[in-house]
Amino acid sequence: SILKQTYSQRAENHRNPAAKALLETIERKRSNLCVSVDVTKKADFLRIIDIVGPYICLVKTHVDIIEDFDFSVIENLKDLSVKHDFQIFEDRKFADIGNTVALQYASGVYKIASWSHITNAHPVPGPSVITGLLSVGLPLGRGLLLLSEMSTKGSLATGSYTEEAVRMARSNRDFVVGFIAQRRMDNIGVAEGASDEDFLILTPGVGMDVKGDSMGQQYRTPREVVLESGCDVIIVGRGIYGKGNGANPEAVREQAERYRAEGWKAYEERIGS
Ligand code: 5FU
Repeated sequence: SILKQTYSQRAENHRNPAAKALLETIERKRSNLCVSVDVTKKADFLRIIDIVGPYICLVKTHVDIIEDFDFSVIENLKDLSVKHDFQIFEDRKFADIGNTVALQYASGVYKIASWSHITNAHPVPGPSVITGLLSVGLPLGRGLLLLSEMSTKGSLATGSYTEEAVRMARSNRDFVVGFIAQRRMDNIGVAEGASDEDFLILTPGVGMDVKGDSMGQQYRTPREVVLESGCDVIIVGRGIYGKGNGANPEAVREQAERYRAEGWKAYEERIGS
């Protein structure tokens, strides 16, 4: 079962270059931690990434919240990704018709496809959202995650919506490499244990000190996410950079290493090493 395989064994299962590179990075750095850097000033954004860089496999961005954005942010981010050996995931959550998402992915101010190894989309438009994005991303070796579940209280992404998302992914395995979800998706719609599919499961809503925020976010621990629910990558935002936009570098570094260690321990326990 996928649950017992190592990240490097699983790198062999993936032909998509972005999925393969992510799995190899996880193994090399012994980190299944993705940090979500949701701050609004480019200096804070780059400073936090430089601090957490050694402890992560992936940086998750929302570039459209950076107030003083210019393309130097991207150049600096790419330099940091080489310096610290991590991949980049723009959490864009595309959700429009194929033609529009292709334009949003390739063009505009951000030109996401030119620098983000992985991005994601809501399945709500149906398979055409994948067709649109893959027309841009596949030739560049990019990968896509579908949001089949969300971490928020009252999420509508459940039941048959989640199942349809898995079907959409199965029909596009060269580009859709996995899901944003709260548990494994490989067994949905297949007999227990019958699936040898390998989808990457990246999971937000991870925190060790609080249960949620005042706007519907819900947190689970790395152990619940990786060991009990079988997810592959933990996504942590405020749990690491805290409130003051990461003003205290030593505190940020400490939290990054704490989440890295917890995520890795849960993985080792899962594979039984
Ligand atoms: F798809 C999702 C989801 O279901 N929950 C999320 O929290 C995405 N997210 C993102 O993960 C959200 O947009 C934030 O960027 C991040 C979580 O940040 P936090 O500070 O750890 O709550």
